[in-house]
Amino acid sequence: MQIFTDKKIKSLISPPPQAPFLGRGKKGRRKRRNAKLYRHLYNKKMDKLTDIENKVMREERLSFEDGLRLFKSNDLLTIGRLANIVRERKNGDMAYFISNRHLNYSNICVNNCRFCAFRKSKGEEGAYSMRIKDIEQFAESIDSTDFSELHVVGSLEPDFTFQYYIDLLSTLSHLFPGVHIQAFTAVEIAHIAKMGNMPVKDALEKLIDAGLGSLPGGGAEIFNEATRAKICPDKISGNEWLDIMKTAHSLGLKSNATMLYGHIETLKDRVDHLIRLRETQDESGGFLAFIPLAFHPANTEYSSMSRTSGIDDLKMIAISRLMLDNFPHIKAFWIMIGPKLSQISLSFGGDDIDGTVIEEKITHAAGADTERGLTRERLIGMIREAGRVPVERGTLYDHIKVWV
Ligand code: V47
Repeated sequence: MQIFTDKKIKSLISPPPQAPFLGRGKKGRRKRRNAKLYRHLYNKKMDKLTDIENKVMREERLSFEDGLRLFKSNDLLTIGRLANIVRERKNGDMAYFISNRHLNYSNICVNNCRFCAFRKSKGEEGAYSMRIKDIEQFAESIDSTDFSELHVVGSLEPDFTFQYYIDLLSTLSHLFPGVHIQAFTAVEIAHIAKMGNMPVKDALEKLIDAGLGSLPGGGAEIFNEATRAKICPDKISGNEWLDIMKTAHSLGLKSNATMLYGHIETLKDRVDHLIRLRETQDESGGFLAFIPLAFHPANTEYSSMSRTSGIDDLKMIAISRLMLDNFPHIKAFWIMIGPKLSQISLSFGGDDIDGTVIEEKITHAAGADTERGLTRERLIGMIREAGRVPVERGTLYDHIKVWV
């Protein structure tokens, strides 16, 4: 058996030819085996990410082509190591979590996104929309001292007026003084402004006055026009989503950003999405965290698809960290990828695992098998076990408590 030394590999300057026929018998088999190994070593050599590593070390911005090569590379450990360098440069050893609660005020939606298992049509079994009295009842049923953030997301409800959203915010801010209300994706903001027959900027100003603290990152899905038209044909475009975020940032509102991956999108779509977010952040600077959302196919029009793999989830977190050099935080949402992978993500570019959540509905409608919430103690334990310092944060990444 021939040994391929480093010197030999280095000497390869062009791809090894695919030998059409290498002979029969023992000799032929050996030649074929060697040729296969030769090709494997060549491909591995070509997979080297040394130039990207040099850019990361020099703190240089990665290009579209770099992003694509990272996604195509199988060198997960190098990608993770590089992302970890950036993660530690930005956030040291800290890993964030938040004590929060989700509130999904309705699921009746005029949009019909093919990836969504949460939405219902009016009158369909399981359809609901919470009136203000239901919101008050919800408030009475929970311990208001237990969380610092309410994450409020719903649907594009055709029957809710602009005033409903104002009342929703003022009720929540009255009943939960001191709690930060992170509410309404950019898609909902477009709908709310339409219901109020006013420009997005005016709608946002009124919502801020009623208690809106920041915007969550949902609804971004995939910005690429062709893919977006297939997965969510009725939704506002990617550029509209970005414009709403820019407007929000110009008013001093902070927001998050997401990307839904693992459905029909291409690797180019993923890189394009990240670069559009990076360009927007260059302009407006208001994004706090990026959260890659792993697609869950159950009960959706793509139910025959498989869930994302652990390798893809880790690569997604790490490459986001490398591409989004102007985003302070990358969140590995434990609900979507599971607590175990969220822990590992803390060494692959992630610095946040989200929070206690109680209780998540959107991903669970699509077959998530994670718990619907976790205790603060469990989150702290997960972070410590991963060798990081747990920091309980507020929505805007203010430090509530460092668990040293
Ligand atoms: O916009 C819908 C996604 C989002 C599915 O800002 C799905 O901190 C997976 O945006 N499989 C809502 N994902 C959730 C969201 C979010 C979650 C946690 C934190 C933050 C934040 C934001 O969920 C939707 C959509 O992109 N989604 N269906 C599905 N089947």
